[in-house]
Amino acid sequence: MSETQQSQGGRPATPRWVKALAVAIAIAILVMVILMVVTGGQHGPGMHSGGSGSTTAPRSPSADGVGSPAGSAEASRTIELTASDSMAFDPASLHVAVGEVVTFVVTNTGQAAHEFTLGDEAMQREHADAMAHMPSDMHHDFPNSITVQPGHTERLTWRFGEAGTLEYACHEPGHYDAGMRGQIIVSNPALLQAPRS
Ligand SMILES: [Cu+2]
Repeated sequence: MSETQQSQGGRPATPRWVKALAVAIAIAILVMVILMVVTGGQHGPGMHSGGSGSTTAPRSPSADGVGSPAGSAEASRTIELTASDSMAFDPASLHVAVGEVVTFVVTNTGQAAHEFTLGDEAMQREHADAMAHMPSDMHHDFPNSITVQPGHTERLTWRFGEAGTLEYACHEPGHYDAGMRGQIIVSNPALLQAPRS
């Protein structure tokens, strides 16, 4: 109440408690700055050493393991497949060797467009997401995928990476969910021969 009376009187005298508060805040800020400077030197390196790296980049090692696109001249083998409107690839499963370069020759025997997308589960999901957010008339260009129009034959050459199980799949709307996918077993030929002897 006294403050309002003073300010109406023309010369607003700063109340004493305001000055005291200002001084207290200034001291508090000063103390905080000093504390930050003193403790910052101790916290900084400790926080950096454990943190970044392992958790944030699961993508690149996985991509190396799956392999990469290659030139058709590098291929040591050709595998022919058909894609049909019964939402199936023939054959529905394949075996390749670690590091092998294979050209896939995919013929669409149906009336609808189909695609052949190669990759692990994560890459298939990624591709499905990309397809879902793309206008249907826009033709995509992914290094691990080919679209095959009805009656056409397209080629995709891939250099396989580490041993594991990959998929080839069609992400035309609804096709993947209808079961249009196959399995690629990537294995080490040396390990395959071992049990025979
Ligand atoms: Cu399809």
